[in-house]
Amino acid sequence: MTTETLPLESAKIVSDCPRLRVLVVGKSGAGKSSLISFAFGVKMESISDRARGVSDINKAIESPQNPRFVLHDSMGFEPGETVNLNSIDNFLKVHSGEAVSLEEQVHIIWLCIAVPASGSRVFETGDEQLLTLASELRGK
Ligand SMILES: Nc1nc2c(ncn2[C@@H]2O[C@H](COP(=O)(O)OP(=O)(O)OP(=O)(O)O)[C@@H](O)[C@H]2O)c(=O)[nH]1
Ligand SMILES: [Mg+2]
Repeated sequence: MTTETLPLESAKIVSDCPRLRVLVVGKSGAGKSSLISFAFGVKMESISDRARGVSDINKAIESPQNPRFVLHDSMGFEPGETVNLNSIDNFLKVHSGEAVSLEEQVHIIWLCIAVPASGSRVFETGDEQLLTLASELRGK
């Protein structure tokens, strides 16, 4: 087989699903909104160094630079806090499974973690819960 006839695997993925849905998660203040802003050229009102950012996980954020991705910015979670973690859990369940069209599914979970200081834990409890949930939902 020559390179001319070799099918491009990426072309097949793009034809099946032109836009990948990315859910950005992580502890409050980890830099989720900043990441979306810098990596995808999206102006984010919610970046703050003084207060917790407010975002709507259900809002699909489109990048003017890259039409291949659609992003969802989640509210950060804190140890002992369950509301925002529950809304992420709910969003993931709504956007996964065989009954959900391929385009509506979450394809990528981008977990943001702050680089820990020496001796600190890398993952918070919320991070660990999310990783467990994502692994349970994978392939459903
Ligand atoms: N030093 C440093 N600061 C950062 C970085 N990314 C974000 N920040 C700062 O960290 C603060 C919080 O950033 P956000 O992007 O609002 O964090 P977030 O995860 O969206 O926060 P919540 O929405 O409250 O959960 C802001 O002051 C950012 O400027 C980084 O890579 N390095
Ligand atoms: Mg934010």
